[in-house]
Amino acid sequence: MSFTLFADARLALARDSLAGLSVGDALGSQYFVPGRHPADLAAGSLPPPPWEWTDDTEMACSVVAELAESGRVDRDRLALAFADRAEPYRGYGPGAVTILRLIRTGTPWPVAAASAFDGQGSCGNGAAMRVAPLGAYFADSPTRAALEARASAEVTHAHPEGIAGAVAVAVAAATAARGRLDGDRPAADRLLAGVAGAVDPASEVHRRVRRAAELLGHPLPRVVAALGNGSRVTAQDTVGFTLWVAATHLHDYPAAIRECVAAGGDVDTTAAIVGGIVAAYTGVGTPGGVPTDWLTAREPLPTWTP
Ligand code: F2R
Ligand code: MG
Repeated sequence: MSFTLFADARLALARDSLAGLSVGDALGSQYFVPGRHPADLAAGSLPPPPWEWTDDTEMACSVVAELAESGRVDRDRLALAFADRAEPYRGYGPGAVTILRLIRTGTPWPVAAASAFDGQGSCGNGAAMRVAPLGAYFADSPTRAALEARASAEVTHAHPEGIAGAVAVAVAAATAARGRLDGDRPAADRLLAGVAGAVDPASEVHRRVRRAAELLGHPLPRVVAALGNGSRVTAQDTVGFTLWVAATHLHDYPAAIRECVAAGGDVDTTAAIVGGIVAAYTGVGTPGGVPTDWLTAREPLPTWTP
């Protein structure tokens, strides 16, 4: 069924996704603090607030600000926004630190992004970690979500796997948000098939999304062994796993985040990606949605966030 999605409704979907992303990021990063144990979260015990967010959230806020401003991704403006707003203590990846410094000091983003990792470009999970709200914004068009996700990725991630990771997450979030609007949860296998259909078929990200579909219903350790858990900090090692978690727990935000924490690896980023997709479906403060006490425990978002 086709329908018109007005700008304020798009932004509301993107904001809910951003809430899920930022809470996942902030709670996930708590498990890098000495003395914090995933088993405590599994048993229902939350770490004491405030939960500080990291680079995942800072960059996602810039993506949402760009959409609120112009309804699309202008790559030149987004690159400058990422560079100008990056706070050095937020845990940026080493490639991102260099690229953003180059952009800040006047290097055009295509040159900066292409120079990373000896000219290969970055295949880090950083383009995927910030893009779920963009997918939610384009709930009416997975094709447009994929196109704009590519644009949002290219300013820092020139490697095809980095771009494929962003496209995959955006299409998953668009599908989740569309399911919310339709009042109809997308089936896990169909969600993953739709994502696989949108992603470069030559990529490792594509192979792992397809593998994620084969692993639906399997136990977490088996899934992590096959798909990774982000411990290599690359899109290849992160995105297939996060889509398996999101597809499995699309109706239950707390369960999805607990699964990311239990899996270990790059927990702030796996929980940010999963949180952004799942909250696009569940919303905030709803049954199965982002719990309001979790949202309150998260450090407030930057004041410039729309
Ligand atoms: N920096 C981190 N995590 C480390 C700290 C974890 C924890 N908080 C702790 O205290 O222990 N997280 C942030 O980095 C990830 C996003 O990365 P992004 O923006 O993609 O950056 P980068 O540096 O470009 O890529 C990340 C790593 O991927 C590998 N890589 C990338 N391109 C590569 C290539 N062409 N060849 C080989 N390897 C490549 C490198 O290892 C990069 O360092 C998020 O987790 C964010 O939260
Ligand atoms: Mg992070």
